[in-house]
Formats: sequence, C-alpha cells, structure tokens
Amino acid sequence: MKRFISMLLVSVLCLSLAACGDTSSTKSTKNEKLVLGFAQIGQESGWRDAETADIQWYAARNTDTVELHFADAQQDPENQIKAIRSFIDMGVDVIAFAPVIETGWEEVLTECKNANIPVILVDRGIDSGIDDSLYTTMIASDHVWAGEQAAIVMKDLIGNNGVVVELEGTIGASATIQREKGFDDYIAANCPNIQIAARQSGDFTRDQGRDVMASLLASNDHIDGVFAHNDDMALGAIEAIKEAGLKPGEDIKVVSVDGVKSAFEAVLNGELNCTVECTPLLAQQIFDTAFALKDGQTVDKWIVSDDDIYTTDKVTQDIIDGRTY
Ligand code: GZL
Repeated sequence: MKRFISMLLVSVLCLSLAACGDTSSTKSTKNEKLVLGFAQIGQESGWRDAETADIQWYAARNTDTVELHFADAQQDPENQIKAIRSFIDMGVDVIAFAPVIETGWEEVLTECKNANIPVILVDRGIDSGIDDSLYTTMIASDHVWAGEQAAIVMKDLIGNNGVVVELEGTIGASATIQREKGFDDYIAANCPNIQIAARQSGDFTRDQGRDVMASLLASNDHIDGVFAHNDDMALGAIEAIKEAGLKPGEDIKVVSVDGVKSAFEAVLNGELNCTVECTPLLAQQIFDTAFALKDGQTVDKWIVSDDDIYTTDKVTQDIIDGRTY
C-alpha cells in the first residue's frame, strides 16, 4: 500500500507541475536537487511496468534529493520527442529515455546538446549511424548476447534439426534488431539444419504474441520451437499453442527473454523452457549516473547490465519467491 501511495505521490507531483506549467521550480540554471526528466515508452509489457515502478519508487523514496518528471509516450516516438522538449524547457539537469525505435532522434538530441543537458539512453539504444556524441551513455542489457543465449538453449532443446519460428518485438527497436541478430547469427553459424521458418512481430505484447503464434501454427505444418523476443509474447504464444491442442514446453519448445515473474512461473510449470534475463531494475544505475553527470563527472558510454539464464533445471519456487519483478 505504501508503494502505491508513494508512486501516486510522484505521479501527482509530476502532473501538477506539468498541468499548471509551473516550471519555475526547475528554471534555475543550477538545480539544488537532481532534476531528471524520464520519457518512458509506455506500458506494453510486464517488464516495462517493472522498470517504471523501479524508477518511480526510487524517486518517491528520495524526494529530498531528486525531482522526477515522468512522461508515458504510449509507444509513440513523437510523444517521447515532445516530452524531451518539455524537459529542455523545464531546465532539467539530465534527460533519460528508452528510445522506442532506433531512428529519428538526431534533431531532438541536438537540441539537448545545445541546451547542455546530458542524455542517458535506457534499456534500448539508437541507430549506430547517429553521432554518438548526441548522447552521454546507455544503460542497457546486451541484447545480442541474449539472442545468442536463446539460440544455444534452443539448439540444446530441439537438437541439430528442426523448424523454429521467431516472435519479434517492436519493429525498429534496438532490442528487437539485436536479439534477432544474436539468435539468427548463432543458428546460421552452428545449426545449418535448424530452419527459421517465419519471423513476425508481436510488438512485445502478450495479446499480439498469442495472435501471431496462432497464425503461425495455422500456416506451418510443423513447428519444433518458438523464440519470443520477450516473455509477454512467449506467454501469449503458450496460450495459442494450448488452444491448438499442443503442449507448450514439450510438443513445441518455448524460449524467451526478460525474466519477469510470470515467465518464471511458466518455466516452473514446464510451459516455458527458458527465459534469458534482461533486468528492468535500472533505477539505481540511472540515478547514480545522473548524479555523476550533474556533478560533471564522465561515465562509460555503455553501462551494461549483468544478466543470467533461467532454464527449467534452475528455476525453483524459492527462486521465484526471491524475485523482485
Ligand atoms: C529490453 C526492453 C524490452 C523488453 C520488453 O531492454 O526494451 O521492451 O524486453 C519491453 O519486454 O517491451
């Protein structure tokens, strides 16, 4: 209950500032508190909700040193750009955002640079062709590594022969592009007799993961495995596999990425064979980095998360009970 009230307080604080346009409290060139603007993608997955809760919970616990301005872009990059511009107008100390897709950021990031406001990319990156001086650092997991680990597990599960389908995340998102690269490159190099029969986006959502898997089951005679770019789509695919009268985790092996609690529960009950962790608990790193930047320190260009791989043999109820997301 305390958590909910704290989060509500943070939201009310941000909304009241935004609603009355009162930016005087952050107009000063040197803010006493760390004033951070965060432009979140949306609420598309349990993973995203966990990341948001972690950030808002940190701010609610540290109101004496932190002022958080939080915007939910409803998965629209234009909304993220508008939010970033509003943060510039507020005179925040640091801007952080999770770029919903890799492209289209040069103009607004140039405005941040011209306003001398450092930018932290969170959990997703921007196109490598963009001048990387336009952002200060990225705090994110290694998505190529995650895709590669998923391929290694899939190979162990189905052997050297088989047909696999791939549920892609949001088209154009770095997590999608890089997980696909990691998975597909490993399969191409090490499993010539595993065919990736189809790739289709479920936009990182459970409903679309279910619907896409249902159509792939209808259009493919035989599927041995499915690689879902996130747990929410994998959980939707599991629903579709069961609706088709098949046993997920047995008739069709299921491997995904994220490590949300509901995925762990699916691993424990045998419907999901593996989830490769991609921690959303980045608040401590985000705020530590933002404080360092406000203090004029330099930071690494990529602050990479330390993630693990959870297969059936590793997941117990105790592990699940100990998870914080
Ligand atoms: C990964 C993050 C992805 C998650 C999805 O860092 O960008 O976005 O894997 C979420 O669950 O929608």
